[in-house]
Amino acid sequence: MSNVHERTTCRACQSIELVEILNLGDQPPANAYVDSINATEQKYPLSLRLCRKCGMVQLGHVVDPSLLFSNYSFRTGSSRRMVEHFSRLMSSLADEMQPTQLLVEIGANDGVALDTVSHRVRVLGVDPAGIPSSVPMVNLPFNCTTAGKIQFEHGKADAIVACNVLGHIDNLDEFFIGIDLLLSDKGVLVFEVPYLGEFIDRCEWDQIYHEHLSYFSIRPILILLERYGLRLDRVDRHEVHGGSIRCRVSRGSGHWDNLDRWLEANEDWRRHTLPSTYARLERSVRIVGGNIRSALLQLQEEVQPVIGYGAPAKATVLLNACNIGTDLLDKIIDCTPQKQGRRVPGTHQEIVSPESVDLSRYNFVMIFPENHYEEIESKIRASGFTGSIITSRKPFARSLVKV
Ligand code: DWN
Repeated sequence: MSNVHERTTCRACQSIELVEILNLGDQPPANAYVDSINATEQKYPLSLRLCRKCGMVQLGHVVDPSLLFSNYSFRTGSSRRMVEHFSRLMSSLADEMQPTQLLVEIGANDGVALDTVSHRVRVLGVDPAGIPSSVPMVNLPFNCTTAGKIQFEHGKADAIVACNVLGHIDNLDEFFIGIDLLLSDKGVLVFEVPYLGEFIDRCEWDQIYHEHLSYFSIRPILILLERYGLRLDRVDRHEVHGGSIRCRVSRGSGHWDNLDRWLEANEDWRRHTLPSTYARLERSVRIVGGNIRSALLQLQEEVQPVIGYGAPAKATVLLNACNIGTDLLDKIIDCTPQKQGRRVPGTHQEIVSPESVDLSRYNFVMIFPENHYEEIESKIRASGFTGSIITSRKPFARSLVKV
């Protein structure tokens, strides 16, 4: 199989009415960290497209998932706040379940969230990344075959969780057929995805990378659920990963009685389906890129050393799209052991552990994952750092002088 292929039909409604709304050029996979500053890497197109029929926003090219998710560096456990967020979800589901019932998490990553309820219900994680975990894991991609294997070995699932997973799956039909196979008759599926409404409002173009094939709003979700006899029982918005929606689903037809009111208050479908809506994204790439370059150049001229903090997938996209190389920023701190000692794909900033850096040598710290700003800022201040903390989105947020 070639490493990448172009998709010409909508992943939700199968329409061919796809129009390009943003092109970030050819980039390396966002989590494909390298070991040498001179590494040469495979790059693939990042073309974002809009389905004019249902409003689903999606990538035009699909990179072989075995390339993206083998030797996968991201760990859910890298953020205490995210572990707490997903643990609350698991606990609320366990409250509804009997001890003998089965809770399956698709995309379980390191299993940290499942582990918090493993003493209360039967748990099983599914994730092709093969990350070591303290909970039982099926290290395979979720599809009909995997669903059948799980059902044969463990029985039907009474609750299935899939957080930040649906956006990573090319064949959503295969996913939902697998859900239909595995979910018990009265079972519940809860999935959480970054929300297109926030993506548009906050110009979150750094969330565009090869792992993120789809960018969801409710209407395309309803099309998929209806095709598989599933009912949207409720939608909640959550302030994680740049603004997400959590959907609770069960077998049946129709949807939550208040959904029309929710859509009226939260989802301007006409706006989502207008290509002109997305023109802001292109402007934002230019503005954010210009701001970061200017700020880093000014810091260099003023001989004010700066170091990055947090090397998320988003940072890879941003640094590559804005052409920020090691000449402007050479190091980024990250708490993930699997990323330390390696370099950012494409731009090759060295990733170092927090313990290896004396922050007092720096006047500025630039935080990349704004979604973790508070958690990271508190660690930086706890280290005794008295300089300025800025973010990649607001590089001029503080005066460019040591406080
Ligand atoms: O969809 C996805 C989301 C759920 O996670 C995956 N495709 C990939 C990943 O996206 P990301 O890399 O943008 O996720 P984060 O959670 O924004 O990444 C944060 C990065 O910052 C991690 O590399 C860990 C690091 N970090 C740190 O060094 N110190 C994070 C915190 C909270 C810290 O205190």
